Amino acid sequence: MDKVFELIQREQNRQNSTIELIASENFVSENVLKAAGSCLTNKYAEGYPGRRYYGGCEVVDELEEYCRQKWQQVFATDYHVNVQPLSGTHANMTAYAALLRPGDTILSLDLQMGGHISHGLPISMTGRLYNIEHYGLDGRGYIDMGSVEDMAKKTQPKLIIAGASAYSRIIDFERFARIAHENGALLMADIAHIAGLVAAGEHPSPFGHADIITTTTHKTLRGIRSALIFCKQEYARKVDSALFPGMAGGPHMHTIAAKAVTAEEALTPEFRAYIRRVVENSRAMAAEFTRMGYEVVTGGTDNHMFLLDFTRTHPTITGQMVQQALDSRAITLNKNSVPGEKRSPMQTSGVRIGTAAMTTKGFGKDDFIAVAHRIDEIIASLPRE
Ligand code: DSN
Repeated sequence: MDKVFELIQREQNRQNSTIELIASENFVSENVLKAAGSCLTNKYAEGYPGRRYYGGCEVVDELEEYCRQKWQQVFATDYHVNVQPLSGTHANMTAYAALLRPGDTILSLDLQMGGHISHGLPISMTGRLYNIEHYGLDGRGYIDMGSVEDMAKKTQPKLIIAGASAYSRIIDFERFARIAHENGALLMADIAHIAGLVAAGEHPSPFGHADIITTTTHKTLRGIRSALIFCKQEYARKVDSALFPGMAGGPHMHTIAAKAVTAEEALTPEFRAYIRRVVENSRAMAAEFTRMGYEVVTGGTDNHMFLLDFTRTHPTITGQMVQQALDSRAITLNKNSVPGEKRSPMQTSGVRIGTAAMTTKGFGKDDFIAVAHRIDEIIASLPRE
């Protein structure tokens, strides 16, 4: 036991002493931690409120129902919500299982262009179970809606996914939905990265457009590491049964408690102000990199993240070199493929930078601009091939 708690302390020290720029990370509140570390981990509750396979579920029934209602409030929606998914990939696989049959076609953004593993990477189960087609980016790095339309016509997918892990611009959910529905497909919005922005009104909402919406709760939503699935009411039964018993046994009630706390926090004016600062900080930092001569993919950002592309400005430098050099100077980010990437995913020609975590720690625009300069100094000190 000592060993485990020593490691936890070391990780806490690491988190306290580094500048965290990984776009998918954040720091949760004490209340989120308290709920996640509560006695609810002891409880089995297979099924749904009022329809469980175990006794003693009266408290967790009330909790799960409360959690569901709070998330509907966060997104001001009457969509059905399932709060039992364990992670983003679990939520996505459940969504596919609810709406598709193996072999059906999914149209999504390629991982190398900013998509996600669970959007059909060939080595993921999602790529093995379904026929995956991709739309692309235009020359500036924006999602090419013309290519979405052409590929939808050409491949007649059952499902189109609008969503990304490394994309810094507004996603036009309304147009995605029009293209999907005109071509007989359903639209899934995966808002894992931008959910906090959607909740705070800083990004157009997919509610009312997408048929099914998945999100994680730990990125810009700043909550427990977990996920949610929303869907139009007509798909509620399919989604619920795809999750349990289709893809899971007992829900993690301690995590559901922490998700309810996350929702309560996301409903506060403080959270909306926080998200506004996240976006302002991201814009300011991206602009500073541009000013220093770096290439920011798409030339800027509308959300909490942006990509630096070294291909033209620093051709001998890889994302891996930058990640490692920064790591040893207590700045944490991740290497990332860039549009038109020529290097392997282990090397890459770019890095992804996010502002959600350090904004939680109180960083403002000037702090992020200072960090941009520090990163530039470190990159300048890297050996050239
Ligand atoms: N969601 C991914 C990320 O953006 O870091 C991890 O799967």
